[in-house]
Amino acid sequence: MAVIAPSRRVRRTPFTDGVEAAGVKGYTVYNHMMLPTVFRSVEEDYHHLKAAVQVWDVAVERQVELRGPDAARLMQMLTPRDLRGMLPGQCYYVPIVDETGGMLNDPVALKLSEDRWWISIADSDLLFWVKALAYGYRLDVLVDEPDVSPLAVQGPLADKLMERVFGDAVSELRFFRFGWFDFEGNTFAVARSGYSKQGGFEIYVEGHANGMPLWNALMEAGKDLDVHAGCPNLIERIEGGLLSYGNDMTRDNTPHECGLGRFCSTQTAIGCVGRDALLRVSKEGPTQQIRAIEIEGDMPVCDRVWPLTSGAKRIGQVTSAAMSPDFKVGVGIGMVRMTHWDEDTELTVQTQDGPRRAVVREKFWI
Ligand code: THG
Repeated sequence: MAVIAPSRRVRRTPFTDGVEAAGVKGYTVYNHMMLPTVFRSVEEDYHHLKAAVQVWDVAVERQVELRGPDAARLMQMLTPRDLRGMLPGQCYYVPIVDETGGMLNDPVALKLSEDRWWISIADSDLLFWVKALAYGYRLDVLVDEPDVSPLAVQGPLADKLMERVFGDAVSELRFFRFGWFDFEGNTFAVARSGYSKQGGFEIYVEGHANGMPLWNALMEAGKDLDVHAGCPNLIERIEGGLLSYGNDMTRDNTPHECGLGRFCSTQTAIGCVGRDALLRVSKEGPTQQIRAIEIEGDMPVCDRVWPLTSGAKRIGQVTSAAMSPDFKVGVGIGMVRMTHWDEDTELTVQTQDGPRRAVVREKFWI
């Protein structure tokens, strides 16, 4: 493939200088910003992520900030997850739905205080929808994208590295909690979260100029831990069943189809704009759902929808797939119709290089 032409519309991040110095080999565009996809090779990055510790430029996880007396009300309008029990210092994975119950995004929400929230978004222009709701409902809330850029530290040695830079207390953070930690005179939110199953943290770096000093400090402090620049790893995130908005699901899908029903409490999510629609569809239950798909044989890059078939019938699609070095099979994420979604159902996946045998699995690999 040719290179992406750089321009103002394809934003650099506060960490791009470090990413380039580390020898990045590929990018995608996510929230109009550069997201690294590979450093050494996707396989090498994968093995290293599972063995050591990586620093990820995930500044593309842009924040939509809600600030003001109506912030909590607006937040609950966006999601069918019941937020009444959420405390400051907590992160929630929240499906965001439109008035039809269609998925608009699947961010992590951070409650900074009753009247201040960050929505750490996946790849869609959620800001416009949130601004329109605030304006249309005449809410007393400011909505914008602050100068905040997440930097992730992921891998089994993440605690060790983070303690060296932020102090021992950082490792006391529980999963999906955040606290405030100092770095060179600035205070950043640090959460135990991240887009991998290897454990780790996300630092919400405020102020573009603070990006490279922190990047450099982490790289310096982790030398003996074999710290490397990394990025969300395609293989590892499929093994872990971490969904990719725009790939594995779109506005055409409900949270229940995406397997995100456990993050919905639609009955009690009073004010959610998609509530009525979701109550209607969830009465019957979804007729298709996300499944782990095991694929046989070699595979091309999954850069398009791969139809899933049973005989001559189309019964779903695979939207993410890769060869797994650890599990020694093709791993995939698919949307499968109810008639064929049971464990061990044998299917065919139509790749651009031809058909491959595929099997529905009960669970993801990690
Ligand atoms: N962290 C932050 N922002 C993000 C992502 C992130 N924005 C974009 C994208 N990732 C949003 N999508 C996801 C998908 C999965 C998870 C988080 C964000 C995730 N899921 C856990 C899981 O499925 O195992 C658990 C969630 C839970 O149990 O509450 O972490 O990664 N800041």
